[in-house]
Amino acid sequence: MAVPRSHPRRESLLVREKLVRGLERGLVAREGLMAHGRGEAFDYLLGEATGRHARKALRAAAAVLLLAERPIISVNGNVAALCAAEAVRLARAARARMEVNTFYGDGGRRARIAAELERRGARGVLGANPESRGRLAGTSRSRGAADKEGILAADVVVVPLEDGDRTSALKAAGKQVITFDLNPLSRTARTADITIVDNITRGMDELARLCREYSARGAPALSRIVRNFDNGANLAACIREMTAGLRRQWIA
Ligand code: PTJ
Repeated sequence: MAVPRSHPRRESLLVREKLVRGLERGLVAREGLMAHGRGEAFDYLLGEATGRHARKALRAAAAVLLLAERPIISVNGNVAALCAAEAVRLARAARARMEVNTFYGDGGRRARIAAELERRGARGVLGANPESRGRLAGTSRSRGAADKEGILAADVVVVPLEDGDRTSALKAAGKQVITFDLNPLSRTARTADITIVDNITRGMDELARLCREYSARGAPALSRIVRNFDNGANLAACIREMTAGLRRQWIA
């Protein structure tokens, strides 16, 4: 559908179109459309802008990624449809590998997502080769598959828009978890080490930019940024940011 230039919600409609095209191309799970709707509602409360507390989480995430030894960026259907090129830029800036890892299992879809990332410039994308598949302890066979060379071997995992059980399994496996989740109340948001409460359509590229900006900094300076970050406190601040925005616009 053509979105008129004058439409007041043009940006949001264009993002929806990207997801629908992703569904038609066999990248996105049908459930991905509903997951996006939930995210949109929280983005509305944020004023559809990257807030101060999301920026703080983005800085901490960049520092953790640059300090990591084996970082990995996990890509699902929604991420591939909404920001494949930006995720590839992040992998490059953070010297991380990429793994296609989907919640709703389907080998064909994983292969299409890997091809999409490669089309955007990624090399050696993991997750589509059945021989390299292992399983995250504490998850079911269908939900816990992960690549032995990728997520299973990583110390830091970026898992945007992730399911709560899988995030808990990653933590139990000793990984540092960075997520993007517009819902600050979700289990993933509360379980991850760093939750970026921002739309991935804005935040992914900003994270790549920060990794490039911080790449010349030494480990002590990066570690200071990480030490000054508290995920629970930051989530509480994001919730206050949303409620303050609501009061300003609608209640006061
Ligand atoms: O491609 P698959 O099979 O891996 O499936 C992907 C989805 C997203 C369907 C799957 O991982 C899923 O069901 O996720 P959940 O459990 O619904 O969690 C997704 C979270 O991401 C929710 O808390 C949403 O609020 C949030 N979210 C949705 N869209 C965005 C978002 N957060 C940031 N940016 C978005 N664009």
